[in-house]
Amino acid sequence: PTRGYWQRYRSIPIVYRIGAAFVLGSLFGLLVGQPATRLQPLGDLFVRLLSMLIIPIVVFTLVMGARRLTPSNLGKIGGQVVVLYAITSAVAVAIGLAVANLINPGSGLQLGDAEAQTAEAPDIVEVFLGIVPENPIGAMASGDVLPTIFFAVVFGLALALVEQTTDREDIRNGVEAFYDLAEAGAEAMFKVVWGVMEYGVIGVFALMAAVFGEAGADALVPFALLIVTLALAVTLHIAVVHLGGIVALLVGQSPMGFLRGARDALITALSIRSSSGTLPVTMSNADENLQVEEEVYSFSLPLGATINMDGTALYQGVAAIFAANLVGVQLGLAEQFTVVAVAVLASVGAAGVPGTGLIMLTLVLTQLGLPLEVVGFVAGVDPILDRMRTMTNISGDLAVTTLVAKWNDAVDFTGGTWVPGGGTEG
Ligand code: DAS
Repeated sequence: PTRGYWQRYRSIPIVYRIGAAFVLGSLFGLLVGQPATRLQPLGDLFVRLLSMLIIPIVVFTLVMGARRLTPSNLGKIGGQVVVLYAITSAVAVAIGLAVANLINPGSGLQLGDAEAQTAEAPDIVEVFLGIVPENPIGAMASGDVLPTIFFAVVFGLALALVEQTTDREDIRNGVEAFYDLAEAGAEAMFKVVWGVMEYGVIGVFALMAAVFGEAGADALVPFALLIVTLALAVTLHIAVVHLGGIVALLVGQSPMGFLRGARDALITALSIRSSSGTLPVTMSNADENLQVEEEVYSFSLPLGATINMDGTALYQGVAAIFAANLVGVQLGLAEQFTVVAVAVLASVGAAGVPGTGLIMLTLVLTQLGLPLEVVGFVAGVDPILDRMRTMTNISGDLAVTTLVAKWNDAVDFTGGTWVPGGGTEG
């Protein structure tokens, strides 16, 4: 009988089990309060397990993706990815500004005496130089995704070149063996992803219990309007830009099919609020559910986790209006334009880890001449806001990935729509 229960439990798609853990964990935290924060290590374990998979999956899938890539192909795919990432982020900030202008969160609130945090603006030259690793193993060892992508792509393309140009049979075989090894490695890592997701049910319960045990519901009340504004704006962005514009209009597929395919990644992002940490799940959803070929997603998704942050950029728009309302000033059109520019550029250099959007806000506020204390003021609710941002970031990465895959004939729409194949079935 125990076996029967276990099988029944396992037959529920993982996204629902994690969803239930999310809700129950939150309630548990609210009921129990401070002591619930002791569950934090169980949540951290989930995040660590996912982090463990990032570099191996990125390297394996990139090397195997190179099997079907030529440099000109890669240039084309890369160009499309980067341009779409930039456009969608800029639209996101505009939507954030528009919704916040309508709802006006922050008017009537008093700025507390919170401490300011500051961040240095990322140096654009350093960001670009940082793409090339001084030492590829060092980059992998410290989990730097951009230089790892760079080296793995160069290595993969060089393998392809060797295979085409050599007249030695044994070397050709060696190259094929490399590709096979990478493919087997990637498959193995995706298996581990699903094992980790099984643990995620406990991990997410613990993470949510700890957040709400710490904050409590009362702490959220003054920020209710800010939370609502962000929720509305990200919903609008996902619905109109990702689902309506990209998936339905440009890719010509069903938004529901997309959501079903992407749901594990979306709920993981919501739970752990880190694009990088979610990356193994995002890649597995792209591979197994959305049927994208690895030559596109192996490149676009790790890149997106680092440089494409629709939700984070959108939040800058919302938070700028919030900050302006707090101190009772009006942001003119030119200032709102500044927000768009700063948010899009800053999100390129920022890492997809928890709280990035909060640090980025210091840049935006500095640029607008608004008090940095606002950052300290909203820091308490950032664990809530960050979830919505991160989920939107992941949705954007996956939407753009499917579009570029379609443009490059690298996606398989079996039966006219996506067939969810991953998760518990896998
Ligand atoms: N949590 C972030 C992410 O990983 C970014 C943010 O703080 O908005 O996508």
